[in-house]
Amino acid sequence: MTNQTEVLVPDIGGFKDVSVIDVLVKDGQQIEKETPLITIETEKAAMDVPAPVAGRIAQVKLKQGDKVSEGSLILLLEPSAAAAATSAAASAETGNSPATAGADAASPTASTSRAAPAPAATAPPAPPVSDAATRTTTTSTAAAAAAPTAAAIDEVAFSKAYASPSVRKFARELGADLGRIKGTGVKDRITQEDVKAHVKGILAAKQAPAPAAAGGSALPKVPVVDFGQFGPVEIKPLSRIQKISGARLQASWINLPHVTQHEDADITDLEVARAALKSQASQEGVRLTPLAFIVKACLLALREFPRFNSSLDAGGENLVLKKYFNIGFAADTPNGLVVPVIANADRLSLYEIARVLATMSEKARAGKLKNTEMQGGTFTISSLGGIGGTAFTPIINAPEVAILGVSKSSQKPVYDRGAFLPRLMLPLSLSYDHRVIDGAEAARFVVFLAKTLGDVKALL
Ligand code: CAO
Repeated sequence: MTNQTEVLVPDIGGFKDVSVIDVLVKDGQQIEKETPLITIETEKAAMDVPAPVAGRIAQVKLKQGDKVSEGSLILLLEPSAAAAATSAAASAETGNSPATAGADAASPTASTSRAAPAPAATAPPAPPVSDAATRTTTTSTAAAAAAPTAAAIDEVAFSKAYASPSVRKFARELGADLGRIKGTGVKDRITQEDVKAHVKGILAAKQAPAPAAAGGSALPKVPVVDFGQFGPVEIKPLSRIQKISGARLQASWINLPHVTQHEDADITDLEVARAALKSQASQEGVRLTPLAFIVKACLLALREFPRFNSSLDAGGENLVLKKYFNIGFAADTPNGLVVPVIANADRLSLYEIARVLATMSEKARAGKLKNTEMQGGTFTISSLGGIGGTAFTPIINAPEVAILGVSKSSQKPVYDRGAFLPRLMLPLSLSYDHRVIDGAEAARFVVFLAKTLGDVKALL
């Protein structure tokens, strides 16, 4: 015949008809001594009632919501052989009555047990499993090593969280911060399942694919929408160039703190000079657009402000100031955006720059640029002047530190010595990496650039 022991609610400090808010074990379960059996809630606190001895649970006699007092039957236990022998010996030695052994006035210790029918299994004193005792429990090394959360636990929030001692202990072992967990139990109490779900969530987030941009932190996802439910759609794959440039633009946008500085350059005189040169240029097979002048002006500005012709090194500790001037220019092609690079542009004349601009644009549109013709840029210009618009915020072609956006020039009234004069104004938009360039330096750069474009003699 199997020996069964009644496990009873111990002295709970005189509280009566206390609610059972959680039953933590089930029939047939093998348990160790001090395994939490039930969680009860007095007016003061929630507390666990631990097992007095190890064994197998024959039958749980309580359910969530029951009311208990000292001596209420929790469950029938078949003590393990070792537990039965130990408790029998302890009982013979001390003569402790099962009902009082280890009882603590303020909190339940081990639940008491009563032999049913024999032999009696006495409960040896167990350390109090009070809330405070659990709170000071330190996480074991193994648990700390396996802890899913690198973030430190907010002790104040942890102690205020509404959870039973066993759940607190469980959370400690996993390194989970109770203060961050929303309870789903009775009166929003945090259950063991809530802790598990929280930890699983963290692990799942850690295993999620890294964001496209190296160095960026995990980004919140854009919602996935089934567009077809709102109307007809057509799926068109991105071109290879769009995929490559899209990832690079996103990497730059995420990793570089962008600021854009705007300025208008007075190019009235420049346009007069360009018109005068145009026919001669076309006789030489050169299509002279404002962009060639802008490249020239940028080269002068880059010499004056060398930080704009630099990059941060990989560690972000040093600035690499480049002594060569390779100017990239954004080109709009049927397959997407590409950036051909005019190598050593500072060694070229205005006409030579115009010629290279034209030939590289042609090659870009025909998809015939070599990789080497898109590498090594030190500063980029993105001109939308042939299309329109008044200003925009270009994205830096990282690891460069600045990019000049150019919009369409237009006649504007400019106040000069008592009168408004019609002047051809060219909008400039300089985006810069604020880690490398200060706002004042960027403003000086665009002011210098505008002044240079206004003084066409310096560009010829
Ligand atoms: N204001 C007014 N007119 C301008 C101008 C400006 N800022 N810039 C160019 N124009 C005029 C040109 O003079 C030309 O007119 P004419 O033939 O009468 O002289 C006309 O606009 C067309 O110029 P263009 O665009 O063919 O030539 P370009 O040298 O100015 O530019 C290129 C070459 C390759 C930069 C350009 O064709 C291009 O692709 N631009 C788009 C760049 C882009 O997509 N940037 C966005 C990148 S993502 O942020």
